Amino acid sequence: MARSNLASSCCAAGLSLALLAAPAFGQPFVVPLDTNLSSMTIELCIQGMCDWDTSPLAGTISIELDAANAPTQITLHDFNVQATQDLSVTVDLGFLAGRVDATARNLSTTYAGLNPMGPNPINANMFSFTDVPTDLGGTIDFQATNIICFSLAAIGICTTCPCSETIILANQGTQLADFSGNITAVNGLVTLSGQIDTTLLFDPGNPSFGHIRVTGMLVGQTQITTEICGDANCDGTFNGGDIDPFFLAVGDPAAWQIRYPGCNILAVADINHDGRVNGGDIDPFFQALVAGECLP
Ligand SMILES: [Ca+2]
Ligand SMILES: [Ca+2]
Repeated sequence: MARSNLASSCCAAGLSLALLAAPAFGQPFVVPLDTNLSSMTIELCIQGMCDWDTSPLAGTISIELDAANAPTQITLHDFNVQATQDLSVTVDLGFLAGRVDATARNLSTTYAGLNPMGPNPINANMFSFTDVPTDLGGTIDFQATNIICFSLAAIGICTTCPCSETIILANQGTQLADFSGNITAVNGLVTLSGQIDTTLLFDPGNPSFGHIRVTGMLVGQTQITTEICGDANCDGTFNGGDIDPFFLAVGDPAAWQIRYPGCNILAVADINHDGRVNGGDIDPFFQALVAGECLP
């Protein structure tokens, strides 16, 4: 679990990458999250006693895969998710020790890296990123009483007792989160289920005193196109294996289409982008093969 310090708020605000809405294989693409299946959970623990609340979650995540079928690598580009409801938690340690009541509003988690992370391996459909720079957003209003309040005052979180404070999560600075889960891609149909986990410690010198943990469960699916210019056998990669299929596309488009059903001949074999697949594409094809990609 990545841990950060709640008491010391620093100013290391990162820039979130703009979402790249390019639904094509070989580029970052956006997975819209299913609000019915995705959730945001806040957990408050004080001296070993915990309470949690959960809300539906909305947002997107932007990733990149190395293949449209059975990918082996994932790159994380961006995420931006929000709880759709307020979340309330209470930890009651009894009359003398006191209690904490907290309500989180507009709780959000966004990627704060300046660059993409990865590529990281996908093994048996599972992936994992650690120390993901993450900005939390929203506020936590909380009240604390009795001994808990004095303990929080001692570390600078409460100013009076009983206390009523608002934690502005954006002021906590960039946190390091863990992000892991499952991903599959079958013919460009990408299904992702992952968890982003951020923990703020009340007192880093005494982690067992308590924490606030924000967990986003991200579930979404999207269809990306698998057609790459030059990828004449439509396997998601443009390489020497495409030479024979390319000549089949030029010489016998009907036979090519039967061999590669569902693949758009213009998308993969019209190398000079003139709207036709013919001999005029042959030289550009080999130039593109050397270059590794088609010219615009
Ligand atoms: Ca290919
Ligand atoms: Ca052409």
